[in-house]
Parts: sequence; C-alpha cells; structure tokens
Amino acid sequence: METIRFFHVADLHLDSPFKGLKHLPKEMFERIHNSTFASFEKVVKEAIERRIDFMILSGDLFDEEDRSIRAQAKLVKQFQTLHTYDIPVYIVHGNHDHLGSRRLEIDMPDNIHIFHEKTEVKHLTTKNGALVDIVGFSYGTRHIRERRVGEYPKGTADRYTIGILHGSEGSIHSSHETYAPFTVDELLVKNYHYWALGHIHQRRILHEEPFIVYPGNIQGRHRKETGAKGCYEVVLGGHHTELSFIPTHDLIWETCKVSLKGTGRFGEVFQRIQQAMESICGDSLIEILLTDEDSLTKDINIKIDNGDLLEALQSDIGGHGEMKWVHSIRRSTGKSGFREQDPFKQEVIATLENMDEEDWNEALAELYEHTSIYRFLEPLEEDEKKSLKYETRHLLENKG
Ligand SMILES: [Mn+2]
Repeated sequence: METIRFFHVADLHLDSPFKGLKHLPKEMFERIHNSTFASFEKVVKEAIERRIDFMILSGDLFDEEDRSIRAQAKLVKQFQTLHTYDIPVYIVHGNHDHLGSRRLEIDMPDNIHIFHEKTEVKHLTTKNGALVDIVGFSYGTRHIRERRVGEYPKGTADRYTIGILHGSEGSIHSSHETYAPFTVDELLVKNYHYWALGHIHQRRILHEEPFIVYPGNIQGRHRKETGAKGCYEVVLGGHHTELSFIPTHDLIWETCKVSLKGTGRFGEVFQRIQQAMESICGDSLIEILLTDEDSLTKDINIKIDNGDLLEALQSDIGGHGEMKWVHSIRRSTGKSGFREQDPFKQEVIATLENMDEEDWNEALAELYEHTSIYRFLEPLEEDEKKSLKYETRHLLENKG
C-alpha cells in the first residue's frame, strides 16, 4: 500500500482559562492565556511544512462546554489555513466539548470532517491514491460511561483503517474521569493500522505495530502537566509505522528540585534556587521543590513560609530574554511551620496547603460531575476554599 502521512493531535483545550494565574502581571497572563492557541498554530505550521495527507483531532478541542466565539473563530482561522493547503481534518468531540453543549456554531470550511455521535466510518483517498478508512464517534453528552469499541467495524486488508477514540484505557490510573473505557486487547482484535486516542493528557504509547497512542495535550495547563507537549507525526507504510513526537507547546511547566543541604544564609538559599533554574530551557512556569531543609535557621524558615522567598524570586525575573516565572515553592517536609509532629498528619496538611485548581477539581469531582447535581453548583470561591482548608486543619489538630 502507498505510504500515508498524518498528524495525531488531541486535547487542545483551546481557551483554557488558567484561572489560578489571574494574579500574574497582565502581559504574562495574556501570554499564558493565549498559549493553547499558540501551540495549535505551531501544529498547523508543522503540518504544512511536512506536507501531511490529513490531520486527526481526538477530542477536547475546547476546554469549556460553552466555548467562546473568540476561541471558535481562532480555530476556524487555522482550519482555513489547512484548507488552503488542501489538508483535511478529522475530528471527534470529547467530554469537554461534546455536541450537546451550549454553543453558537461558526461555519466550518469543507476540509473539516466532524464525527457524529453514532460511530461511523469516513472514507478518504490521499493524493497518492492510498485508501483510508477513519472510524470514530463524538461525545453527544458529557458523560459517556459505556464501552463503545464494540461498535467499531473490523479493518479490511485492502486499505488503511484508523480508529479515533476519546476515552480511558482500563489500566491507567489518572485524575481524568473514566469515559468510554476500553482495553488494548479490545482494540487489537479490530485489525486497525493505528489507534488515535485522546482524553489522557500525558503522552503514552500503549502498543506498537499497530501503534495505540495518547499524544497528550498540546500545552500544559497546570503544574502537574510538566515537560514538552505537542503532537505525533505518523507515517504508515503497509505494516510499518514511523512515529515522531513534535513539541509545539508555547510554555513549559516544570518542577525544579533544589537541595538546601548545608545552606545557612538566606542569600545562599536564593542562589541555589537560581542556579538550579538555569538548567530549565525555554519559557517556563516553575514550581520550586525544596529538599534537605534540615540546616535552615528558624528565620529562613519563616521567610519561606510567609512568601518572602517567593516574592524575591518573582521580582528577580525578567530582562534575560526568557520568561521564567516561579509560581510556587513547595517543601518536601511539608512542615510549613506547623507544630504537628505526626508524619501522617504532616503529609495531609502539606497536601492541603499545596492544592491547586486540578486538585480541587479532583477532590470535588464526585459532586461536581454528578449527572443530577453539577448544574446546580457554583464553582468554589477562593475564600470558601480557604475556610475549608482551615476547618480541615482544625479537625486534624484537635482529633487524637
Ligand atoms: Mn482532555
């Protein structure tokens, strides 16, 4: 069979709000807020340069159910660019941007092929005459709990068959909710040439020949989505696959571990952190993780806990050409100046102190994603979160 070349992209989460970073300097926040778009623009640029035959988007193009017109317009502009270069795009919608969500649709150019909520096969003939069947379905509603892979027809010998599936592989434990679950074996029996998965934001190759792949999201959105992000270029020739990862992120999230062994002065602590940060390349949002803090004086401990150190690090940034922003400092001991000696309680308190947007979502998921409750709930305000933390701490301190 003729060789085919395509991009596998997933979880764009365009227009992610980055709510937790609103307090940042305006220019910086705008850069971050635009990063999901910037990453997709790079995807499109690479697609054109590499002259791919087609592109697959495996769900969660948008972050919110009621996607903004601004986000849609920006996406359509990129689709039009692909249209100019005669590159078709095959799209399924996922749990974040399901078909039933409230929206004002902007008309799509005719190179855009969106899958129906019923599983269907789309046929494509590439410029060099290769026949490709692409199979998939879009989420009609937010919660697709049932197994859907049974609806996928078997692949045929005379053509390429590619499956698109936005869902959860059974053995992966992640913070993502379980949707449209499947196992690798269930996919293998279909005899497809490639499985273009979406939903899990961490890049993973579940199987080779045929390749079963989560490309991860294209731009990290919080401190846990660290490292390079992007998409895969896939070249299929008969039963041989070439897979290359293409980084397209605009900004990178990193955790930078800093040992404070033997440090006695605040200046030394500051310097150690700066040195450690030099190893991070590119524009980044950095979490500092302090370890070996035993030798720290009480005075330095206070300066870490009251935010002085973070403030000093943040005010030093800029003027070096690269953007390196320390968004938080975490302590390995989890002491945070708290009297508690019980290591279990210390751990719980440290976890509590370091909860970010994603952690709250995770903790509240059962309530906030409950089919009949979620629509009645308002998101928690910062002061509500604070009082929840306070109450939890209070409980821990006062119960044996
Ligand atoms: Mn997603």
